This record gives sequence, structure tokens and C-alpha cells, in this order.
Amino acid sequence: MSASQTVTPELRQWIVEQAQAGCRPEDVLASMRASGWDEVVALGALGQVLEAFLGAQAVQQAATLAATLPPAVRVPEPALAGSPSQLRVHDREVRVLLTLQNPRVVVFGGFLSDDECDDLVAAAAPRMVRSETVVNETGGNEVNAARTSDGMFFGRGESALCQRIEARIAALLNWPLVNGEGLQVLHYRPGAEYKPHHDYFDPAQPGMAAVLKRGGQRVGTLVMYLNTPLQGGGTVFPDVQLEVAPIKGNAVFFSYERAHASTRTLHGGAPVIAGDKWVATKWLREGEFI
Ligand code: PD2
Ligand code: ZN
Repeated sequence: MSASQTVTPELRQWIVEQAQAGCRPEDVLASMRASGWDEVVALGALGQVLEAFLGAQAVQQAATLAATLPPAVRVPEPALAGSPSQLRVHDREVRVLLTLQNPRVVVFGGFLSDDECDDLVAAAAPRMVRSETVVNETGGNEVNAARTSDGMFFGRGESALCQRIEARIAALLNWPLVNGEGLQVLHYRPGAEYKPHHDYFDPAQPGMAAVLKRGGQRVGTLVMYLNTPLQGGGTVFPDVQLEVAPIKGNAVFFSYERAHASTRTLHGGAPVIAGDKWVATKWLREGEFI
């Protein structure tokens, strides 16, 4: 989209109606972004219309939003121009099953072979411990009721299998291999879940300085399904009511250009109802992860 988009009377009217219906400016902005509006143009239109119809208080809200949004950064992105149904990445043909622009979500089919899935599970299984999440205050890790899975991290490049999958991810997402964290494997038993969260770090939290030193913010996530649970265990995006089915070998990618909920990348692992669920997650940083 270019800055040549024009604000029509219909658009003005629509913005007013949203505001009158009690919609928050950030939600109106998100809807406009979802329909393809350039962010700068959309913010300008919001400001103009709200000033004209709703007065100074509403204008202040839009201005505050614009001023408080952290700047957008470059994010990983697969080469999907021309809507290919398959991509040749590194050493494998990968199918494109679903794409969404806002939030940026892409679902891939056959990203891993069945053998690669089984081999990852076998290598991870003896090293599983109860999953921990980052403690905002300290930057350390702790066991958390919101995440009732077991997990482990491979070191980046620690085996030939990790190296192959990492090279494939770097090629798929056009993102330097060295910007990736080591692969994380999670195992959910029936009843286990990962409650909705954002994968980026909250930079306002005191413990985050140490976390961000190792390659800056997370800007993208690839969750790879290592088996197919019998029931439940989808990856859900509550902001857009999307659920990705956990199918062995498939993967879901999403990116977030700023550490802000306006990216609509809130997501979770729905409770597993029957069977087990195994996934491998790759988090991508802005810079080299050390
Ligand atoms: O296992 C999942 O579906 C899932 C859901 C949300 C994994 C993650 N987040 C993650 O590893 O960040
Ligand atoms: Zn997550």
C-alpha cells in the first residue's frame, strides 16, 4: 500500500460509526490495517475524522496510540509473491496451506518428514523437563501453571538433524540462521495446554535487558508439529478466532513487527483432549542469537 490511498467520505463515515459504537481507536486502526490501509495513512485518517466528529478527547487517544507504539522492525517472511502452492526450500518441497496478512500467519504442509519428526522426538524425549517461562521481573525462568507441558532446548546446530532443520527454516523465512534460538521441543499430555500469550518480550519489564542482549527482540515464531494428537491441541489465535490443526510435519509461522498487542499475535496451545502432542518451536530474533 502507498501513501496515495485517499480518505473517502465513506471511510470517514465508517470511522465515526466505529467510534460511536464504542470501538477503541486501536481496534479501528487494526481493522484498517487488516483491510490493507497503510499505517501512516490510517492513523492520519483516524486523527482527522475523530477530531471533526468526536472532539479533542478522542484525538488525544489516537495521538497517544501513535506515540506509544514502538517502531516497526523488519521481520522474517517467506517468499509468497505470486501465491505459490509449493516452495522449494533448501532440501525440501513445502506446501503453503493458509496465509493471513494481519496478523501475519502462514501454515505450511510437509515442512518436516515423518522420520525427521520421529527423530526429533526420540532425541528430545530423554531430556524433557517441566516447561518454564521467563519471569518478567528478573529475566530468569520459572515453572508456570499457564504452561503445563514438558520441554527442552537443543543447542543451535547441536546435531546434523538440528542443522538441517535450521537451514531449512532460514531458507523458508529468509532470515539468518544465526538469528534463531535453538529448537525447543514441547510435549503435552492430555489436559496440558499453553495459555494464550505473546512470544515477544515485554521491554518494559526490568528483567528484559538481559534477555534482549542475546539478539534483541523475538520477531517471528515457527511451531512445527511432530505428531498428530487424537483430539485437541490446536494452536489458537484468539484475536482472529483462528485455530491451526496440529498435523504431523506441518508448521505454523507468525511474525510480529513490534512488541505490541496491536500485532494481534496473541496465541496459545489449546488443551490436548486425547493422545499426546509434540511440537518443536523456533523463535527468531532481530539479530544474532548468542
Ligand atoms: O504448542 C503450541 O501449539 C504452541 C502454542 C503457543 C507453542 C507455542 N506457543 C510456543 O512454543 O511459543
Ligand atoms: Zn508461543
